[in-house]
Amino acid sequence: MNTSRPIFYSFRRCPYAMRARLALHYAGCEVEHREIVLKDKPPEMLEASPKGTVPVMVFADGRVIDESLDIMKWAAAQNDPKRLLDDTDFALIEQNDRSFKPQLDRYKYPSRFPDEDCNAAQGNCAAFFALLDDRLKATGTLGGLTDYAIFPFIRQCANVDKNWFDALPYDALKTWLAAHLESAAFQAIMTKYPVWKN
Ligand SMILES: N[C@@H](CCC(=O)N[C@@H](CS)C(=O)NCC(=O)O)C(=O)O
Repeated sequence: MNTSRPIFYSFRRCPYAMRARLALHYAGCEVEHREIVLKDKPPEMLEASPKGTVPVMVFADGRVIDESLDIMKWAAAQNDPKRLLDDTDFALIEQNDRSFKPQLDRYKYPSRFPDEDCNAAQGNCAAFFALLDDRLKATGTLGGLTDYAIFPFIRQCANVDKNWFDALPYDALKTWLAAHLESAAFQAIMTKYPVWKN
């Protein structure tokens, strides 16, 4: 084992872990990948980051980065051949994380919100799609690392009900989503790993 590589705790289907893996892949950063299951988090990960979310990076000197956006920024700071960091729209990413993601959760898992009426969630998700579609019409990209940061969440939302998504009038968004799904980068970061055990 090469101990100079940072340890990277990840869960394959987690959109936050996906955005971090996309950035690490883009930057060509080598990590020691440790696949986890959310229901049985390894004590080594919880010791490094007690909040218990993936992704988590642990460096040989003990430093820890346990926010997906910070891992993306770290990766780009190592190597950013297309200068993506400069063009990243952090306000849009914040809108994704703070506004869209809660609506996605309510749309996908309404039973997790028994005290709420989740009927508006699907429409609220579509409103974010409309905004992205508008942005994508001009250039086909959201700019910089923004595509990597947001695409995994749009993928998840589109997959809840493909018929609904396919019937929406957002062609630029659909083209963008399809391109990312078919990209070599996405294939690479969706490699399956056995669950890590010490
Ligand atoms: N703000 C965190 C959010 C990460 C997050 O919520 N990840 C989910 C998986 S998609 C998680 O680990 N949840 C903990 C759990 O389900 O136990 C980040 O950007 O890294």
